[in-house]
Amino acid sequence: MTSMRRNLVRVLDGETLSPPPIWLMRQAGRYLPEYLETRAQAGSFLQLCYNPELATEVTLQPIRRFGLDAAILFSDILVIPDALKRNVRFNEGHGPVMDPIDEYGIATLSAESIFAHLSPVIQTVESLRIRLPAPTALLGFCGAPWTVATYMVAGRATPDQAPARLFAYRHPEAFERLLTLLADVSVEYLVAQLDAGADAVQIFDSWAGVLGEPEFEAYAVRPVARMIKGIRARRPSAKIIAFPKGAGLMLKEYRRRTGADAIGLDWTVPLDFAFELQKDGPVQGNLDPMRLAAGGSTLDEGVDAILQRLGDGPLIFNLGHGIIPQVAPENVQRLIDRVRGISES
Ligand code: 1CP
Repeated sequence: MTSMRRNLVRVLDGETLSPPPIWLMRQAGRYLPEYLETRAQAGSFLQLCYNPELATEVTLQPIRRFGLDAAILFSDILVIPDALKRNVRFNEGHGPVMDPIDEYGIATLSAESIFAHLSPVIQTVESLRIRLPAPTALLGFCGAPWTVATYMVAGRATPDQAPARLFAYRHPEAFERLLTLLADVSVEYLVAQLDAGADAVQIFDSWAGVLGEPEFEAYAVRPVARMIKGIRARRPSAKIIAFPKGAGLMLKEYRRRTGADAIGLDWTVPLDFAFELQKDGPVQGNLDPMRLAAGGSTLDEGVDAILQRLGDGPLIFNLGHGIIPQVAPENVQRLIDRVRGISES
C-alpha cells in the first residue's frame, strides 16, 4: 500500500497542524442510536467485539456522522483477559466481571493460543483499513498491563483498584509475573494490529492515577516501557500514544521513560503544565467530557482554552477521558466544528 501521511501520523511525527486533528475516546458507543441498534443485533457486548462485520460497522458510525480525523478500532481492553480464559462477561449496567485471579492462577497462566481467540479483532482492523476513507487514520489499542491487571485481580470494576494495589504489596513476585506476561502478550497483539493496517496504537493506562510514586514507576512506567521497546524492536517506525490517566506530576518524565511518541492528558492536567509537556513532543487531550455533555458556551470555552494554549504546538485534540452515554450527538458536532474553526459566533 502506498503510504499516505494522515494528519494524526503527521502530528505523531512532531508536526504542528492547524486545525489539529481530532478524535474522541469512546467515539463509538451508547450515545449514538445507531450503536445501540448494532449492539442489540450482536447479542452481547463481547460478541460485538468478536464480530468483524459488526465491529467494523460501529467503528465507522462516528466517522460517517462526524468525519473525525481518526477511527479507533471497536473492541475492549478486556479481550486480553478473555483470551487468557478469565471468563469475562459484561453484564448490563454492572460493568465488566471476570474470574478473579490469585497467585496460583498467575503461576499457571499461559499465553498459548490466545491469538486464535483474538483473530476476529485483527480481521476487524483489516476490514476497517479497506472501508475507511483514505485520509482517516486508524488507531489500534490495548490496555496497559497495570490497568488490565487491576480488573484481573479484582474480577470487576472498582472505584480505586484497592484489590490490585493490596495484591501487589502482598505478592510482588506473582504480580510482576502477571505484568510481564501482559506486556509481552500486548506487544504481539499491537504488532498484529499495526501489520493489519493500524496507523498508530494507543495504550490505555486508565488506572495509572491510583499509584504512589514507587508503584507508578514499577507498574505504570516499566511495563509500558517494556511494551514500547518490544514493539519498536519488531516495528521500528511504529507510532505509539500512551495515556496514563491521572498521572499528574508523574507525567513529567513519562514520555522519556516509556518512549511514547505522544502522551494523552486527562482533563485535570493544567494547560500550563500541558504546554511544558508539549515542548518535549506531541500531546493529546484534554477537554473534560462533562463540558461536552453540558454543551453550549461551556463546551466552546473549554475548546478555546485548549486551542489557545496548545494550538501552536503538536496537538491531537481529544477529550480527557471517554464520552459518556448522556452526550447529545449535536454537541459532538459542535465540538468538532469549533476545533476546525467552523463556529457560528
Ligand atoms: O454497553 C456497552 O455497549 C458497553 C460499553 C463499552 C464500550 C462502548 C465498554 C464496556 N467498552 C466499550 C468500547 C471500548 N472500550 C473502546 C472502543 C472504542 C472507542 O473508544 O470508541 C475502547 C477504546 C475501550 C477501552 C476500555 N475499556 C478502557 C480504557 C479506556 C477508559 O475508558 O478508561 C477501559 C478501562 C475499559 C474497560 C471497560 N469496558 C467497558 C466498561 C464499562 C469498562 C470500564 C469499567 C470500569 O468502570 O472500570
